[in-house]
Amino acid sequence: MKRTGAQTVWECLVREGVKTIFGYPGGAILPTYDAMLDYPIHHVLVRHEQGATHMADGYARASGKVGAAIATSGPGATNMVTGIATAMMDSSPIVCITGQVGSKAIGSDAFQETDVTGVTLPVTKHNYLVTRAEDIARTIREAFYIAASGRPGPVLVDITKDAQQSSCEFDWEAAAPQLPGYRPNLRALPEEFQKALDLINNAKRPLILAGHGILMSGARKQVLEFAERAQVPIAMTLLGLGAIPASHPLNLGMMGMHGEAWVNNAIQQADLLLAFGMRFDDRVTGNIKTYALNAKKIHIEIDPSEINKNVKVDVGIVGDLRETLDELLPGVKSADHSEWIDHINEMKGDTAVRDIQSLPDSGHLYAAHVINDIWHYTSGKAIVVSDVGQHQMWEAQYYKHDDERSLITSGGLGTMGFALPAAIGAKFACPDKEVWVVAGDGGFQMTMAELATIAQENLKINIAIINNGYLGMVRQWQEFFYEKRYAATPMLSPDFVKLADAFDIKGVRVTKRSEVQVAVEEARAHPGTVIMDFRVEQEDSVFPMVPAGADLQAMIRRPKRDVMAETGADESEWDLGATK
Ligand SMILES: Cc1ncc(C[n+]2csc(CCOP(=O)(O)OP(=O)(O)O)c2C)c(N)n1
Repeated sequence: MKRTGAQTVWECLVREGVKTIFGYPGGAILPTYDAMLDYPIHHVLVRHEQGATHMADGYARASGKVGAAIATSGPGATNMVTGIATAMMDSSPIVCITGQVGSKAIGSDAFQETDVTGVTLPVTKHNYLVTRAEDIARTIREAFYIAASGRPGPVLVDITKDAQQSSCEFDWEAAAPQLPGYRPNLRALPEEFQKALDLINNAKRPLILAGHGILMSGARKQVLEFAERAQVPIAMTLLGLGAIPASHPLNLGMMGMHGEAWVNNAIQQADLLLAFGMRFDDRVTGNIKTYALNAKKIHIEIDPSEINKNVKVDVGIVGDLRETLDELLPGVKSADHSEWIDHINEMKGDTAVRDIQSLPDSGHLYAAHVINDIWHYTSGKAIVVSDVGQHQMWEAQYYKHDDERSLITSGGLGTMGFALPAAIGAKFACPDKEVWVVAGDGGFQMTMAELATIAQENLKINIAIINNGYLGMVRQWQEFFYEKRYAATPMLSPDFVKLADAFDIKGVRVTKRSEVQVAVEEARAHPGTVIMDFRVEQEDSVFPMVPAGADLQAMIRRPKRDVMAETGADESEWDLGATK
């Protein structure tokens, strides 16, 4: 049957299972918007195209399905770039459709013309410029296949206006993807398996480094079976949080720059690291030259280019983590590593006394209190979408994620402004789940226009702004490494409660620790979206901290008392560069 290119776009999206698309119209995509009205796909009108991409990304991360976004040419398409790069860095499968000027006008600097395939080339898994209606169906099918298969990622399809307007036969079957050069499911060599098993079965101090790949391949069961049988403790990357229940006895917690001290120390002392679906990001390794020198390393990863990229490994196994573990598991022997596990537990040592929550209530409200209460009163069952900065790290430390896909955050690119729109996407993916945003006052202001989208779509999202009056994480670096010269980090914010009111959303302000519980419970009980403005300590810092590029064990620890409650030489207790 004949279809216009514009109709073909929707025919394909419907067949690909798209129920919701996030976008913003304009001239070059108008034929496709016009055709949209005849198809059963819910279009969410965003307030900025960056928001559309983060929403598609949040949708993908919460659901495990491909997220979809649509925008016009030129500024519409370039506004998408940050969201596309965010999805790329975190391997999130999204398909972005953009309108392009007419094919004859390409290259003429026509109105709203941008070479968006050129612009997005380094930040997409793949991208296409389509100039003929005949190519639309095949291209969209390929785009969905590429986005979701192998190591997932964003794919952009740029379609000229004339391709949208002209007609051709629509044949779904004939448009099936044929990509002979694309081999997303490589398999490991059997010798590698044997080498890996020898290392695993002989290790004395093994450690699993659990990454995002566990979530993406659905390998929780296999990883737990492995860990329990061989008694291997598990350290988590930021994006791996939730892949293994936080409450599991072998789960040690987060590694890296703001990871737990005992986790980083354990990595440095391990004799075998099992990197499962993670990529040795510099935030995880610290100084690569001194990283885990005592350990043999096995890396299981779907993307061959990740193996030996940052850290040289002894065994590299390319493949889907779940399938690979299924093959590996029969050879993994039961083991007892209780001495090693006891040793790690001992290393927890004085951590509790340094925890801000164990310090006496000095009347100060700390972000840790807020996050801990959100965790407690949601019974750890919410999807939390965090932004980027100090609050993101406190969220990772204090919200104990037991469930898969319950933490959505921009790990690789570290995109401020991600949380609010990504939470909207997550809410569409999981309408029955409680969705929380945890954002800083700075990042929230980057995309707060999406509050209008929330209001227009009548969504229920709980928004916790951790308001410290600063671009907190940058202020922390200035405090530690730039002699407290707070260049451009004090930040004026609007009155967030009044802002909420402008969108007909409930707003509350919290300044005391005793008010947190009430606010969290009220927000949960309220049927609509609530913005909570938590006025927390302005100059609190995230501890521990491995300074950028420092050895992983060289952590700055929190002093054993409340720095805000006292004056004087607090910093002398910071153990700068301490190696314990
Ligand atoms: C788009 C973007 N611009 C700049 C940065 C650099 N950056 C990282 S954290 C941070 C401060 C975040 O401040 P805020 O949102 O208030 O959160 P807080 O750290 O105070 O919790 C900045 C500016 C970034 N990550 N993303």
